[in-house]
Amino acid sequence: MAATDKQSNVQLEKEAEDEEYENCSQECKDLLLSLPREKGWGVPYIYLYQDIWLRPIRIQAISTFQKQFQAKDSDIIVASLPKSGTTWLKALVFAIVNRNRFSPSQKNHPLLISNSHDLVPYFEFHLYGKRQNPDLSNLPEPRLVGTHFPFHSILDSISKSKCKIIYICRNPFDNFVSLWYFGNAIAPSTSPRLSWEEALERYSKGTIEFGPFWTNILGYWRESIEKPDKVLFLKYEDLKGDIKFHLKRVAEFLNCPFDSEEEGNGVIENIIELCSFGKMKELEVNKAGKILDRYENKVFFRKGEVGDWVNHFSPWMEKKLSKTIEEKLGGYGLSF
Ligand code: PAP
Repeated sequence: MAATDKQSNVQLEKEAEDEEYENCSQECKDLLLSLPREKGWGVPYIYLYQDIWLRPIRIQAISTFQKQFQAKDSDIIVASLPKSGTTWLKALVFAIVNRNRFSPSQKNHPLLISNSHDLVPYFEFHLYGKRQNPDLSNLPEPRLVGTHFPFHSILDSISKSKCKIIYICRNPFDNFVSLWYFGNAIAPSTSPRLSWEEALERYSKGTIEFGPFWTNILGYWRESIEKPDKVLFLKYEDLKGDIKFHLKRVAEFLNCPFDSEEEGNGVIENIIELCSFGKMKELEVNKAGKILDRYENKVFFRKGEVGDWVNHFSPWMEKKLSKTIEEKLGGYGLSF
């Protein structure tokens, strides 16, 4: 690389870093100085805070969230590691919970005009993603919210309530592929594209946002075993395999099972269709809209398939990730 290119890259990195820090309080900036850090993706650095890797503005978000958020008994939290099927699960949960207000077959259903992330906001982006305190009073009840925060970091805020959590987990191979496409799609144009090799190094080391992936998955997995009424642990692949069966499980878990009349009227099938990958991807809002004026909705819909990883992994990559999965997730009764 020529010296001038190098200089301008350094300058751009510095600007990106300044912008990231500008959105943090002084307390957060002081905290960052004491935390271990690693290279970020689309952001200069991510930091290890409470055993999670986060970029500075998310550390600000988690601190504010932990100080302020207290769950209500009726809250429903959709949790996940990024790129595990959250967009889909949020849509399904919204459609199930609101089916008496909005018939899944009605022409102006909210899911036909809004992206599911706008209907089920994330704690760390929509609600606590800015420095000012969020106004949660206009969230309709039951409040449906999403998060990529691991279980241990939301525990204090939810422990006194009877709120319910639904976690969606995805095979790390496909999760990684989805993350690679997404990470490179949303990274600023000034930031260099991350190679498959470098991305896999970081993924296997755990230094990805909201990771390590095993910490995120295992926290919810353990809780779902200990308290199955509190946490429902779903797998993307299982939903793909038998969506009807799992929709019924979700509705039962949320204490709003489908009755025989609804089953007879095709309500479940209508929800499945409304939230299907093909339907959601082709909606105008998801082709042209943006989330938080920032992320294009279309980047949340790529292939929506199980097993796409075989088209991207070399034998070396497969060996490396298999080893990490075995080391970190083996012995917990979780299989993919
Ligand atoms: P997020 O964490 O940024 O919200 P998330 O929705 O969890 O992303 O993951 C996106 C993945 O779910 C994409 O997978 P892919 O890259 O392998 O294609 C996306 O295509 C997939 N996806 C989005 N909507 C649906 C859907 N309705 N049905 C099935 N898969 C979906």
